Amino acid sequence: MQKPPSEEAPDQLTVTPPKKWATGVPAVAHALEYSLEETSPQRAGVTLLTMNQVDGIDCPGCAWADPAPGHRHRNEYCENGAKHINDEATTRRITADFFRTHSVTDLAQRSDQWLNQQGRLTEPMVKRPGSDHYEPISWHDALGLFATELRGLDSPDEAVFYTSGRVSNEAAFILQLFARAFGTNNLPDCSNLCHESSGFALHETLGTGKGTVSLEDLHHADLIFVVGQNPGSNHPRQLSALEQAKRNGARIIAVNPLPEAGLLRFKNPQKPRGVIGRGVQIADRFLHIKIGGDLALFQGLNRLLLEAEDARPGTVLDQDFIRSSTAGFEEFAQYARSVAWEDIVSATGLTREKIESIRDEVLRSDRVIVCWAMGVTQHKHGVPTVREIVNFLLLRGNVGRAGTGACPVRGHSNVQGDRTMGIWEQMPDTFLDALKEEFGFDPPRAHGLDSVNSIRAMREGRIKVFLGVAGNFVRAAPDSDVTEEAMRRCRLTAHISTKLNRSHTVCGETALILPTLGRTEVDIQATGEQFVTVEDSMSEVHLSRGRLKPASRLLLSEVAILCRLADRTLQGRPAIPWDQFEADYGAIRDRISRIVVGLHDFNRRVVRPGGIRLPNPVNEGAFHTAAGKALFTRNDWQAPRAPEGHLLLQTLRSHDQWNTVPYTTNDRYRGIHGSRRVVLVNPDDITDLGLAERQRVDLVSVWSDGTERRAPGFEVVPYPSARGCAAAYYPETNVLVPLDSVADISNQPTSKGLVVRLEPAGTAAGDGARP
Ligand SMILES: Nc1nc2c(c(=O)[nH]1)N[C@H]1C(S)=C(S)[C@@H](COP(=O)(O)OP(=O)(O)OC[C@H]3O[C@@H](n4cnc5c(=O)[nH]c(N)nc54)[C@H](O)[C@@H]3O)O[C@H]1N2
Ligand SMILES: Nc1nc2c(c(=O)[nH]1)N[C@H]1C(S)=C(S)[C@@H](COP(=O)(O)OP(=O)(O)OC[C@H]3O[C@@H](n4cnc5c(=O)[nH]c(N)nc54)[C@H](O)[C@@H]3O)O[C@H]1N2
Ligand code: SF4
Ligand SMILES: [Mo]
Repeated sequence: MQKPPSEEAPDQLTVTPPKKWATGVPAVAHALEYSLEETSPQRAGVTLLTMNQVDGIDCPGCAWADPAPGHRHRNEYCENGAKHINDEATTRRITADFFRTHSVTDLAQRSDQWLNQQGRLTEPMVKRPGSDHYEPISWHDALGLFATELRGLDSPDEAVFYTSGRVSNEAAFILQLFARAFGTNNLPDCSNLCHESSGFALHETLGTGKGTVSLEDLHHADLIFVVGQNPGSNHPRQLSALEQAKRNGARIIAVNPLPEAGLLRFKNPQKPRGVIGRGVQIADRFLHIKIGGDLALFQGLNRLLLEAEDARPGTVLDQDFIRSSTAGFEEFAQYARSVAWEDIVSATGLTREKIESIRDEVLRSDRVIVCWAMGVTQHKHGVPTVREIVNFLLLRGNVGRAGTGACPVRGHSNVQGDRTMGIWEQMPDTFLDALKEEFGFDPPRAHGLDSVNSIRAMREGRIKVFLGVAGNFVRAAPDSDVTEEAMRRCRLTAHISTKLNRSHTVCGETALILPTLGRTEVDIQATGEQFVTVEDSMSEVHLSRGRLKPASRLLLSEVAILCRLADRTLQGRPAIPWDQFEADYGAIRDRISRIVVGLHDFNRRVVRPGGIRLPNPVNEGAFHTAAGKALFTRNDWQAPRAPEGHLLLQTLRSHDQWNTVPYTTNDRYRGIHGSRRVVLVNPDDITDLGLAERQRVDLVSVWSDGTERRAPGFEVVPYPSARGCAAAYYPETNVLVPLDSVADISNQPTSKGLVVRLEPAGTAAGDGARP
């Protein structure tokens, strides 16, 4: 067993020039090095060679899709997938002794990285009222205590059940079934913090919350936009798909305030030419856009396309498609024509000529795809930005045809599947009706609480019980101090987790740690070995089968924990066979197959190589919108603006972290080593603000209600970020995001585009870096 570090290493920043290419030999070497630090060569071998293979372990990293069976490489994973899987397969263990040594107060002082490095959780623990230590508790007592708290609530709506997209379809289905049978729709999830803006915009305009693109489509597009995403670190195998598209003749336009390494050049580690050569240039065009400028960019492009059609009628727009399949064109067009160029130029930081040259690329392309992620959704105007992207696609009929479409690139490996399974506080009546029909109880109809509203309700004392499944809510959520205070007001906080994180240290009066099997581990239940299923970003549903010996004999699977909790809480009302579900996940899938459209005959079809592709109505020419047609929308906007002396800040991921969990303090592609408390700023802004390279500053965000929030002790690093735009890592900067700073319509926190000031450190009272 590897020993975890007992003390934290002090930060020691070194900076090297940002890399101009991503993923090659150093990437693979780095993955192995990290894997072997965490686990044994045998375990690393098992995880890596079965990862993303038919009947193997689905990568617990991002939601990127696997190539079709027969087209998979023997090593069908990326550097970061290898890190994520071996972070779970680690041989380090946390035992009861650990919690005897470390009080909750002590653990709350530790960094996210240190907590994660302590290893896998191995037995259920409880922190009782008034105590500062977790102590062991049996499963029977832990679940009994939990059920008693739930049964004692005045209303089921005093509980919330948070999940991340790490959980399987089966566990997600059981969780939402339990919550609804208990009587609440309070099912906040990480999607509320992630692609919620995409979901709302796509639902409204295309009648589906999901992307419309398959890997095949990407391979055969003529033009692909990659907007507001950093695939080199966050969806590395997307680069293989983009490389393939380029070999088939596609051109790629990257839109980003940062020249991310993976967007520039890619060396494919799975191909000899990738390892040795210079790699493939990914982006043919790079638009160095200002933070929050994407709506203006697409509106500008749309205006140019409308004008091109005026000049050469019948040659630019897909008039037949617009006439037969869309609504709202006139109002959209009228508005788009009226947008002033000076506003577009000032919001994007791009010249009109540059945007015109992109229009020409579009005019040369018959099949266009737009991919996007957090750089688009995590803004106040995230929903209208996605709607404007849809306008752009609709104008030339770039949806529903091969090689075209909308591609929101999802984060967590099963975040899309969880939604399909009913994890959403606003599931439509059709789904709730099907639940009623299948299980014979009346699910609550009133919408539940999403993530931001859960925090508001906890802060007001309206929530007494919080359950977190497979996430780290207090670090993922905005306004860290407010969120932590809100959590501490709960009577019971409980987490079903594989590894220790800060959410376990921010306790309600009573707190439970319910340790669980990870996806890498063999899952044996009463009827034998089980597998689970997941859905990727391209709506492919496939199975995942664990291979490793569980980290401890005391672990239960997520399904088992949730089924037992449901059974103990509901006591037969309504009558749901939780014990059968725990014994045989196939019995859960049978129920799912009768509720979820497209998953009929689930058990039989999902074991076929490659699994099931869920149908997307858009690709069958159907738009399930209110109008029964695809909808053009009019999107008014105001460019986010930083007043004099301020910058727009985005909070983002380094190359070496999984969401709230940093693996190391390095961000190799960006040339940052040894510290995460850095703020990346354009050198001209550093000069204009009267700051110096490597100066220590506090980041101070200013919010419209006059309040300010401070993240102390960051080093200023000159970086080729767009003018006026800075970047710093999440979750250290979540403290800066006001709880009320949310996207219009989707209520998603604005993790990008915060207005901040950089104050020389030590000028405010009460300074001191916090983990
Ligand atoms: N290794 C690793 N992989 C991951 C994750 C991880 O933490 N680590 N997390 C997973 C999850 S849950 C998610 S949601 C995805 C996230 O994947 P990404 O969306 O790539 O994640 P971020 O690090 O937030 O990066 C946002 C990107 O958008 C750019 N950007 C910021 N603001 C703007 C803007 O206003 N306009 C434009 N055009 N660009 C902008 C940033 O410069 C950056 O390149 O990754 C998934 N994959
Ligand atoms: N400022 C800012 N905030 C953000 C973002 C941002 O870009 N900027 N991004 C947002 C986004 S896109 C997302 S998705 C959220 C992510 O937020 P979350 O999904 O809540 O956070 P994670 O860091 O993925 O959760 C990590 C924990 O999951 C648990 N875990 C891992 N694997 C398993 C498993 O198999 N089973 C169980 N039961 N537990 C497991 C481990 O205990 C681990 O500590 O953060 C959001 N917050
Ligand atoms: S691209 Fe995503 S799903 Fe694929 S191996 Fe890498 S982290 Fe895993
Ligand atoms: Mo995400």
